[in-house]
Amino acid sequence: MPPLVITAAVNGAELSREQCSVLPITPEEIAEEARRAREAGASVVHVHGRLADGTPTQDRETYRRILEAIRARTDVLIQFSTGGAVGMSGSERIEALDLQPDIATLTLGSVNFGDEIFTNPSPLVLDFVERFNQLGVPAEFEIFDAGMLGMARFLIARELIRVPFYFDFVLGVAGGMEASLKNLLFLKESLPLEKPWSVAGIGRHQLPLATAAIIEGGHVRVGLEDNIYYRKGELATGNAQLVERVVRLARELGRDLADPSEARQILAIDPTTE
Ligand code: KMH
Ligand code: ZN
Repeated sequence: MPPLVITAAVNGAELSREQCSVLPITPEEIAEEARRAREAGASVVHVHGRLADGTPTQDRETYRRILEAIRARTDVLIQFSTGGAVGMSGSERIEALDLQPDIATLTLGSVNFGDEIFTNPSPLVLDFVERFNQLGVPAEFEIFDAGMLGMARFLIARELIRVPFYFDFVLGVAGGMEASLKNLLFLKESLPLEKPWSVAGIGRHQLPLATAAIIEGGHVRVGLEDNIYYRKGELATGNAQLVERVVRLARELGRDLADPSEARQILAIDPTTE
């Protein structure tokens, strides 16, 4: 099995300081959290922009500051969100992509998201794909439900996606695909191409699905965006604590850990390789 790529989803768009006192908000806080996650064993960080008061933003200048602050501190691969927060427009969500992050997320369809809808109709997905192609930014396809693999199959069959890509299954969002082992294996076996995949289990599903991914040859996303608890009733002290636990599990289960340059190879996201 390839060395394990751990992605730390350090802040998300929906979480507040009231819910999680250690949530990083400013570019400096996000970068410090990225450095700690890297030191703990993560090779990729998934970041969302926030204004100083915590409001989610996809503002280009905010992402530029995040990118620079992280790159000044650590070699971790930087993955921008193009999902942003529910209710944001497509143009708003994609405006920072030309900053050339190492990777950016690309969700392949709409999904109920708690009481709201994370809106990704096909025309918007195709617009995003075109923008990724123009800029040559590698994509992490975010799969919240099985139907989104149909869109991946379509993009591949029509040769519409011309940048490197791999898959991330986000399981356990209220309204999305449930976070069961059966669903994870079904998605893995339904991939349209042999590509790397990772899993992000939401809330209490983070740990069991991370363990399953380690065993099944996948990769793991953990972090406060998806889960603020270390265990039932005990808040996590930060992203690094969640990463450290996956590192321990990987060691016990015989998976080596990827550093950022290995992660680039394993995920095949070197823009020059495709
Ligand atoms: N905040 C969610 C609505 C992504 O980062 O690309 C979408 C999300 C996915 O977090
Ligand atoms: Zn996100």
